[in-house]
Amino acid sequence: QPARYFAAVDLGASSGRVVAARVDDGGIRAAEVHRFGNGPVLLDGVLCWAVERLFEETVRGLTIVAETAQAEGAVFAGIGVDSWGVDYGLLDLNGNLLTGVKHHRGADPNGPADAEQAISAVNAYRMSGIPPQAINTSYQLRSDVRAGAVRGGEQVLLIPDLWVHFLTGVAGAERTIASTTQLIDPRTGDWSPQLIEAFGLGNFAFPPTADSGTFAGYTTSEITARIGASRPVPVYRVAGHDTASALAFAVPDGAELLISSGSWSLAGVCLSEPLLSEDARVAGYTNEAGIGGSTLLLRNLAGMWLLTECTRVWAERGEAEPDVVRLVRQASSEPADPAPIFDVSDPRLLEPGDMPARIAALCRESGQYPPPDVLGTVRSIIESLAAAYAETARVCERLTGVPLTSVRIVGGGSRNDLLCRRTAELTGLPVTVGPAEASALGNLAVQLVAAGEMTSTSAVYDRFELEDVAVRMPRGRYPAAVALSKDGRS
Ligand code: LFR
Repeated sequence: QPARYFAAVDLGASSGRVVAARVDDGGIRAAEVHRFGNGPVLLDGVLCWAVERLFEETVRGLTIVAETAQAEGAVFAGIGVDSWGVDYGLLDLNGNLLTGVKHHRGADPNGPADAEQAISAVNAYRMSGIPPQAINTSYQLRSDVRAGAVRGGEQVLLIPDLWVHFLTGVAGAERTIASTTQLIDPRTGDWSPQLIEAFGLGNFAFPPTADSGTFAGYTTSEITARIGASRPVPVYRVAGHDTASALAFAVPDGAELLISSGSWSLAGVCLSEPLLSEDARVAGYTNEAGIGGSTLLLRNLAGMWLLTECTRVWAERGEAEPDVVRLVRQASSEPADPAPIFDVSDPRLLEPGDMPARIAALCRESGQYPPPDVLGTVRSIIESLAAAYAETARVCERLTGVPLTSVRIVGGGSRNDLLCRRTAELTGLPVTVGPAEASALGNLAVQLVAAGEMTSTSAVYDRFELEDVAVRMPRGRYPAAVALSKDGRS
């Protein structure tokens, strides 16, 4: 049997990549074949995604996979796409994409307050399991309606589903990504007509839902030709939400604190059922869909975005090199003066802008001295993220009644040594770190199971660990902390 190649297209908010896995009798080997930058762009004064360019980059990456497969006499056996949540493209009645795919960092902060009349946050949570965050698709679509941007009948496709549509011509709504809209009933995993009605979105068309790990369609003849594949390539719906892909290994027992640490930090637990209690709502936890019908009970916290945005501002002003990794390393070797802690989920940190000044203001507001300089700010960010993770651990235990036994940090933030160490110290739990490219790996894992190559996603993780790709995906362990006071601060 010839070797098989699978391609994971993993679109992150600050970079995208195509990772290829080669499967043969000798096992599985994966490598990143293409990486490209991503970020918000301004279109007519609106914060958007550069969709055309991102798709071009995707095609470039798939072309490399097709070429490699061809050269080795292997089969190009699958493509899967995952991305950040909540954002969407609108297709008109002819199936054409309306221009201006909005970026959630430009979402109207008053969206939830404006919708309160139409549907209270309490009811919306009971029905969706999702708290009222301005970035939710529900509020973004409402503002499209208000702006008169819709004529009626436009089809809503979240980013991974939009990509699958570009690749195959087939429209669908994969359940993990659909759950980020706040329009899905978490008990059924299907669109909720009541929520769609209540949010005033009855004029949109929502495509049929589909489970992750299902076949979506073959690449169209146009795409097959563009990527230079010798025949149409099967496209699978993976866990379309990058967070669900990153946590595709999770066991739904609520006993491990899961942290997907990228531009955003998603921290919480994997459960077998949604948890729609009033307590969970007040604490601001989302019930997003994980793979296999599991629930990811997560808190949406700021993440590495705070560091990248500060670094951008410092570099612009000539105050620091535009090198986040170096800044973190320098900050880690500083003598550990207590750094001020601010609330990383403060909505004022959402938009691009003068992040160092905003952080200083948040510290002052809570009666602390702001960080004195660049490295102090870096420490303050990391300390505040670790403190937020530790707080999340305590809240999860309270909400679920299940004691946590460990922490796992995946995603880019798992490379941040100081963050991982401080998380271990502040939670008092052993922390397992990595993989850093967790979303791409989860994407591949779901495809390999769907294609019958492997029997479970966790088996895929175990196999990958043995391979050379582990070099790119560092793993490590941080022991639980010693001597913690009750409030988690040492
Ligand atoms: C992480 C993520 C989060 C989502 C945020 C915005 O990349 O997907 O889960 O809340 O991006 O879409």
